[in-house]
Amino acid sequence: MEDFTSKTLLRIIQGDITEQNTEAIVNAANSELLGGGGVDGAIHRAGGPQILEECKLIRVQQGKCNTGNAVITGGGRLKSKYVIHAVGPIWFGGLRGEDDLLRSAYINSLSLAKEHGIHSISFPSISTGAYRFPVKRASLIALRTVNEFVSLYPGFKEVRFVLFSESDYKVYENSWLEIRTK
Ligand code: AR6
Repeated sequence: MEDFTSKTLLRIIQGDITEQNTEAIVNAANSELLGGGGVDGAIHRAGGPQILEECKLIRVQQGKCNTGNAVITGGGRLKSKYVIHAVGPIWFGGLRGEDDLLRSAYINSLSLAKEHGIHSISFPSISTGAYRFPVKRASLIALRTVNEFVSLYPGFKEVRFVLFSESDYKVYENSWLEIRTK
């Protein structure tokens, strides 16, 4: 699905984030920044050891990455020049600030991209895998946050959401239709 939100092309697709050609892709990382399963594992496998080396350097320089925050490395062997490692919240039922933390993960990723002059970026569905955040609720937060960010900052040519499963793709597509008709 393709649409415009302000001047930014919004694309919602089903696919593998490691194969995207946007200038940056976002990783659903954890605070340790040293790899893991899911998107994290796939990005480190496809991008090669350089990404982990840069993550280790960040650990030495600034320590762990708090939940809701993000850091940036190069893309190693990926098509993307950059990987933005965002740490989403673990879902504990919704009363521990999970919504705000997820929103922060998206805002901080977009802010880092803006600081680095990045014009195109792909997001996975942060926190909805191993971290068990409900996907419908996460999709509304993700899409609303991007929508608001690009309405204030016109520098992104494209923001892409890359959903692994068809069911997640449909959830995101429906959420966007709900948001844009409001
Ligand atoms: N491309 C796009 N989406 C993918 C891919 C891929 N290659 N692989 C999985 N997904 P998760 P989280 C989807 O668990 O919930 C890791 O171990 C997946 O189907 O990757 O934020 C980290 O190290 C799901 O919809 O991220 C952390 O410890 C979504 O990406 C922890 O998991 C997110 O699932 C983070 O958990």
